[in-house]
Amino acid sequence: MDHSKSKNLFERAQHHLPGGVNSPVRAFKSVGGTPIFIKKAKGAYLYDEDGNRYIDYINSWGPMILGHAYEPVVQAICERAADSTSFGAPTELETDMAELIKSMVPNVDLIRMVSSGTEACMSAIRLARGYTGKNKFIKFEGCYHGHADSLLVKAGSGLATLNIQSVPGVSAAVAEDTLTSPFNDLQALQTLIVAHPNEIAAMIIEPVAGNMGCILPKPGFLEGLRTLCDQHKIVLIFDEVMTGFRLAGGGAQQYFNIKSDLVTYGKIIGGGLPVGAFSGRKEIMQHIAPLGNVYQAGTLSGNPIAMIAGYTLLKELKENSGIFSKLEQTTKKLAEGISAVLSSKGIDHTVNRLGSMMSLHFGKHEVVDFETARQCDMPLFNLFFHQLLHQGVYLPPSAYESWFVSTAITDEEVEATINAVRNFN
Ligand code: HOZ
Repeated sequence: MDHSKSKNLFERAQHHLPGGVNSPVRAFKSVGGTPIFIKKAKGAYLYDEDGNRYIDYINSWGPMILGHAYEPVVQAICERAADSTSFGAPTELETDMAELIKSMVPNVDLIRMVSSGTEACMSAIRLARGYTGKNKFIKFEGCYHGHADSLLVKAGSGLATLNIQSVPGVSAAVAEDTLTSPFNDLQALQTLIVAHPNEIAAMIIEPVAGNMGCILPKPGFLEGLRTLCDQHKIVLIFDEVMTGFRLAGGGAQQYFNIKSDLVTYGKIIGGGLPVGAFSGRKEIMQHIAPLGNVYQAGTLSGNPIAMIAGYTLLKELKENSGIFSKLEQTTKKLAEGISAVLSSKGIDHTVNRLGSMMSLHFGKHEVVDFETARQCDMPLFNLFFHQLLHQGVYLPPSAYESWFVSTAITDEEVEATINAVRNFN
């Protein structure tokens, strides 16, 4: 497979962009080699600048649930853009969008639109602090909630990929208010909470972690979080940037039948455009300005192009709930197929999967948290990544990221992917 144009473009990009990219994971730094430069995508496939085609298991890190360049979304964006791209003033569409989200998601009275998942999580933490009058919050090791200062502590995603343990620029004073606990360990969490009486405002978690690979909550873990938060008056925040509108119409809250106090969303609610949101019960959300004094703002918040793209996608998901079981079936077939081939080759591995999120880890042990994810055979993953890439299968360029399946991926693409794994050596 020829990648010469990508190589030239990467060379040129490095003169102008730090590391040649605008977000670290896509630089291929841990898997090695040159990142491929994408020209376009349609349905299940990405096309690079050299004319190569790849089955896409990143799907823009989640939002392309119905595949790339989904016709109704593209059309809605084009039509709306003709009426201008930003106003910095209210539009009817923002209320339509909020009504649609509320009709799908449990436990939400009010929603604030923002422009990214980072903003959503950062603002939700601020709101929880303003609401409770407490300063500290708990995050789980290996979870990633965007790049706000206080959230970059023991974070997954690019920080794990690049092995960045502490981030220069995040002051000790800020990091001090971030407490961390291992994912899937209720005992450790309880000990941490008890050690900080009346100090903890919030607990934020990816209900299915997607930034240290895909890590499933053990039975009872999320229920335990809810109980501890109720007992200690802690605001429970579900970061549903990945799971929202992907596991189910109502996200992880619906899938696990657990109510969080606040929910954050990201790119999915913009159909791939830059959007985020945080939402919850009125009792908490009414503290946001202009209703309350917890300040948060943005000119591009509720941007009309992002709103119409997200609205069109979410409406489709609401009206066709069979989409979620279809996604699940496809991903199950993929996960089982890959696992069977690797087992037949005697390669120790674990495939974690829930709904249409999955990840592959090399090693003998189960992968249930950040520590066990870190113990996996990364050089083997890197080899696997490149061998699949060269056969036209585009996986996340890091074992610390989840794979995302779209409805555009059919049995044909699943079979082609499993075939590529058969050739792995
Ligand atoms: N942090 C993103 C995945 N969890 C990667 C974003 C990107 O590099 O585009």
